[in-house]
Amino acid sequence: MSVEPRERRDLSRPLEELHPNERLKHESRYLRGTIAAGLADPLTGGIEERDTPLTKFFGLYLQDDRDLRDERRRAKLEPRYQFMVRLRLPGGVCSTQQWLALDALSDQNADGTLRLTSRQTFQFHNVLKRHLKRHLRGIVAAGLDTMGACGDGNRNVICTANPLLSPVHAEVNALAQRVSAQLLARTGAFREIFLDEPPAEVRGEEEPLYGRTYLPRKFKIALTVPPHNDVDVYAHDLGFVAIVERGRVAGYDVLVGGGMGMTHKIPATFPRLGDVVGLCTPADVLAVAEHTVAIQRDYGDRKDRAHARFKYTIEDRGTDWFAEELARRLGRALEPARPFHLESSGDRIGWLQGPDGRWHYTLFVEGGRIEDHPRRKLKSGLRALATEHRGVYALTTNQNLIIAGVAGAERPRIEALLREYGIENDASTTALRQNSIACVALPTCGLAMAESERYLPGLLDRVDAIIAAAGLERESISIRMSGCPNGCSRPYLAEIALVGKAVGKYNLYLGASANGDRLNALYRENIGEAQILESLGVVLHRYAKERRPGEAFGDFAVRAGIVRAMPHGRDFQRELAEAS
Ligand code: SRM
Ligand code: SF4
Repeated sequence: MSVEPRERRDLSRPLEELHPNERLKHESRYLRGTIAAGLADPLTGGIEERDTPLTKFFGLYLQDDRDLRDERRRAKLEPRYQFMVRLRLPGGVCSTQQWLALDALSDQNADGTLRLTSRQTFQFHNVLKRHLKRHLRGIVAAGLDTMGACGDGNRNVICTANPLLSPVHAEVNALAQRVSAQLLARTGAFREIFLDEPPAEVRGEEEPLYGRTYLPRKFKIALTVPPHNDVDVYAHDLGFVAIVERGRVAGYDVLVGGGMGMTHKIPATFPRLGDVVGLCTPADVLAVAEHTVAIQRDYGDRKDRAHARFKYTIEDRGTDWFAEELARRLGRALEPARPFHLESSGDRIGWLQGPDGRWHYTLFVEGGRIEDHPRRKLKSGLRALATEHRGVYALTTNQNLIIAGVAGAERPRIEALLREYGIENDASTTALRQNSIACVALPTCGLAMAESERYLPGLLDRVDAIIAAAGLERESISIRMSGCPNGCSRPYLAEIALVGKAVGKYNLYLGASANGDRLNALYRENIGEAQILESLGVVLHRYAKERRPGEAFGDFAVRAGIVRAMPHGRDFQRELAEAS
């Protein structure tokens, strides 16, 4: 495939008129910067500030333990610097050997836990600078990598979980992996800095797709197999919905311009659902992905990072403009989109049998955190299982894990191990809790305004009491918490969402659809736990009494007038700004 040469619109303006990160990338020699010198500096646990946007391209985030900030400041110590390391794992599948390798690395170099993310991959937290190289080498030795997991490029490409479920799932998963490979940065910086490889001779442009300034901002792609919308396909810069006819993928509907992040009370920022712009053939998916990335490379806003996501390019220029630009680069227009039907964005917890007779067990992992608790030895149990299980582990975008491809004869042994380690799904867990997502937030996330992963389980204990009193234990209502409005748990697509405003304070949103095709709307602003429980008590009891047969909670909240249907995130942000 030949992608149109860079139009270099970003460089048609003087660098000093652009966001400082553009100069930084431009002058970084394809992301090398001074990272190597920073890693070698024994006097600090950190690296130079100017290098931190560069290491993100390699899945590495310099963080500090926020629980220790004040104490260390008082003791006149530098922050407790540590790295978060995120893997690229397109389609979310790892072999059991790879799981064992990551499990061991988390003990050797990180905080002893593995974190399953809302984009179907792993994060390690608390990796000290002195352990960083050996940690990354361990990841590479396991046949995995961290390229593009963060930074201004294409991120982990996600797709409907579990390629072993059916031939269609396998095909879509394989495509997700090819899209990811196609859009990888080509710089040799990672291999030189972290693997100590000598610089390779480069002929021509080192980054044929991205050029020296990469993308204006992160770019996210998802593929989904209806009727499941576990990936939240409307939340992505670029989405592909498989159109399955007579058991095979006939094509993909293409969605552009979705995204979640916003800033409280800044109406120019808003969550946005992707727009369906047409249908492409399976053979065209790679080209559509690459050209779309190139369009954003050329037209995305490089002055204002708060306006630099592709959703704003689409919002400002329109989908007709995009369709024409894509057709020009692709050499043909997309075909008219075909209808599709999405049912749910949650995971199917528990055992499921595929058409080939194999079994798949979706294990609910609260907050995506793999660690041992006194009675629930999740990390040890999954380690033991990995030594015996002959299939794979498949990560879901709801932070859960599928023990995938279990032969009928193997199932009793898997069940025995799940019981032995106390990690089988608990029948008493409410469907609401099983349909929850919490972002990481404190203490590692530098942007968190409030708790999320550490707080949601306890809050849900109290919400579960309301759920039980209302008789809603088996209603799979989605609830998501984010520690700030950036929306890493995709909260604006949850039937109930809590978005952090300050320590102990959240905005409560209600009314998204259960299948992820409608945003929610603000219901209560800046409230603490008592008001959260009071508000949820009222609306959940009303739902239990007044709902129509089969009506989902989010739909009820809109029909009953508890919140207004919010067709566009821009509108709810504007309304809020006008109201305040
Ligand atoms: Fe996210 C930034 C964690 C999925 C929107 N996200 C961050 C950082 C790196 C904080 C930072 O920039 O300093 C967080 C690291 C916390 C930590 O300590 O680990 C972080 N994001 C996460 C994860 C781990 C949440 C989780 O608990 O699972 C998810 C990792 C995904 C992955 O594996 O790649 C994660 N982040 C998302 C999603 C959901 C998705 O992609 O499907 C979103 C909303 C979708 C979107 O991008 O629009 C999301 N994260 C953001 C944003 C807001 C972007 C924006 O357009 O405004 C930021 C902040 C930023 O980019 O400036 C952010
Ligand atoms: Fe951090 Fe905010 Fe993302 Fe939560 S939503 S992980 S607090 S950036």
